Amino acid sequence: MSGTRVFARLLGALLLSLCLTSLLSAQHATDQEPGACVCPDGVTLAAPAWVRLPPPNLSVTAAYMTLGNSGDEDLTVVAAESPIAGTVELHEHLQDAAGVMRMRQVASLPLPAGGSLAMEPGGLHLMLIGLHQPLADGEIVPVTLHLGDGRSLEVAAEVRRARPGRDHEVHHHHGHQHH
Ligand SMILES: [Cu+2]
Repeated sequence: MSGTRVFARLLGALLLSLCLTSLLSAQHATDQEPGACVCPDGVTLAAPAWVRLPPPNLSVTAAYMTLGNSGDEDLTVVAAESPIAGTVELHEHLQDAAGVMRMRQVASLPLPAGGSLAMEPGGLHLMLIGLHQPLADGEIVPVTLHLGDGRSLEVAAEVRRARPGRDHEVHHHHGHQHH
């Protein structure tokens, strides 16, 4: 083996170990307990994030959480993503003229200074569309939210059924063939 090739191999091994080190040292919300958040300054997870366990064969579900903003600046959530879904949309619920609750995609969700942003059944939520594989009750999935100011946060969301008595099942009409 020539000196150049040995050097190339050593360099490759060095780069690989650097990559692995940075991967291992990166903070991931899913390394922590459910409800954990890798949140930027001033942003808190005021109520744990959770993902509704979808019925079998349905590849769409919703994620909920409440964020707090202890800073002086109004913030917005402008996008979200999760490795478990092809697309994550920001949704709101609206009552149409016939009194039927419908979901609609919105461009951003407000997180006012000193206030909070509640994402909960029947209200604002994240829509996880195109689930890559079935979810299991109790599974922890990472969800990343991007803020309008360029910062982002990663939360550990627990997959669970709607809480009996607290989260009434919301049967909504939806463009992604709910029910
Ligand atoms: Cu929705």
